[in-house]
Order: sequence, then structure tokens, then C-alpha cells
Amino acid sequence: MRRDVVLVGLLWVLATLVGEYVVSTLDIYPPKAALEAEHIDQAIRTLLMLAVPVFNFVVVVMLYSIWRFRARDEAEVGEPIYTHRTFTVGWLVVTSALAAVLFYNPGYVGWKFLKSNPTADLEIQVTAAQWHWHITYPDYGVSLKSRPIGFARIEENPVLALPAGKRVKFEVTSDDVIHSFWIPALRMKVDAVPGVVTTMYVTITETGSYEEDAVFRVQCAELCGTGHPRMTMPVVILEPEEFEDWIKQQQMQEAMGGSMEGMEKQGDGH
Ligand SMILES: [Cu+2]
Repeated sequence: MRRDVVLVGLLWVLATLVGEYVVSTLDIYPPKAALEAEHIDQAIRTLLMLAVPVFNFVVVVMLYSIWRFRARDEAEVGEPIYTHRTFTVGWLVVTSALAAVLFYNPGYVGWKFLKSNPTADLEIQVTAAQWHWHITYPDYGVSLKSRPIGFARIEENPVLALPAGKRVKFEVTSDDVIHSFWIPALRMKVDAVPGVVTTMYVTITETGSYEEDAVFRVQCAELCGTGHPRMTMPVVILEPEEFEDWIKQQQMQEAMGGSMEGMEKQGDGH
């Protein structure tokens, strides 16, 4: 038995070293375009690094037991095991300690970072409804409205433009059920709740567009009915000067009563 414990211990250490190497070097993270995104990816990395030893312990003990203690000829019922106090208490203490570490960081530290700076260069209002987004730039009198056409034809929807290097405040609400406003490239997401305005601050760092990567899109992230996956629209992040040009273009279009009104007529009449 002692030999088994030593062997399992060695296998566990080996599997953990390999696992830690993989999760700390493997780049599974899609393009990111916000300061907050760095922190969120780092939080996922931390979670994986703490999960590796626990996961490997369970898997190594299980596989070793299946291999070493399997019934070879005739199956017989072994001695019953009632409890192992040291192991039970040890397991509880170690896993609780790991959870406590996570509650503090990235939990509390990350939450404080996301909430610590309520200033913004630009304000954007977002109203969700089954199944479209209504986006308004109140400082510029520009508004956009998506239609529920989904991922395959996402390019037919108006584009949500954001300026790189600026801090943006999103004020989010809903006209009907709970939705969730999510831009994967920013890694940030906030629920859209009817009767409540939720806020989300994001510091945009990089330019990018939907053509480059599908993470540059708005996506509803709270199941809200049959049209839920179709609540999507492309995002483009522009240099500030290009963003100003984009705004002027939108203002001109709106002044001409052009595309926007046409789009609303084609919409579902919301
Ligand atoms: Cu939804």
C-alpha cells in the first residue's frame, strides 16, 4: 500500500507539472481589445492553474485504482471503508483554502478593479429587446438598431463603432426580458434588466473589426427566447479620428432620414 501511495504521489506531481506548463503557456485566448480583457484572461489562467492539481489528483487516483486494484479473476467484495478522517479533513481544508484564494483574487481584487474608475470619455446607451439591440450615442445624436438576423448575415446589421484608446461607459437596459450585452473582444458583459440601468466601463486599447475576428461583435449572452442567438451585430474599433468621421457619417445619414428609417421599417416594428 505504501508503494502505491508513493507511486500515485509521483504520478500526480508529474501530471501536475505537465498540466501547469500547458495551462500557463497554451494560448487559448481570442484577440482582445480592452484593458479589462487582460485581467479577465489572467483570471481564467489563475483558475486553471489552481484547478490543475485538484483535477489531476482525482484523475490519477482514479486511473491508478482502476488499473492496480481491479478484480483479476473472481470479483470479491473487499473490506468496507467507513471513513478516513485525516484525508477528509485535509481535502476540505485544502480545497476551501484554494476557493478562499480565488474569492480574494481574482474575485475581490478583479471586481474592485472593474468598479474603481467610474469615468468615461464616451457614453453609449444600450436597450435590448426581443430580439434586437438599440444603441444610442447621446452626445452625438446617433442611434443604431440591429435586426434579429443572426451570425450568418450579421454584416447586414449596422456596425457598433468604438474609439480605440478611450474609456467607454455603457448604460444598459431592456424593454422586455433579461438580456445580456456582451462584446467578446472586450471580455466584458453586463445584464440588460427591464426597469434597471446597469453600467459597464471598458477601456478600449486596440483597433479591430468583425472582418478580422468574430469576437468583435455584440452578442446577447442571456437566453431570452427563440431569437436569442440572432441578437448580434458587428463591432468595429477605430482610431479616434476615424471614429469622429464615422460619427459624422452617421449624423449625415440620420439627417437625410436615410438608411436608419428604412431599417426600422423593415424591422419587426418594435
Ligand atoms: Cu438573448
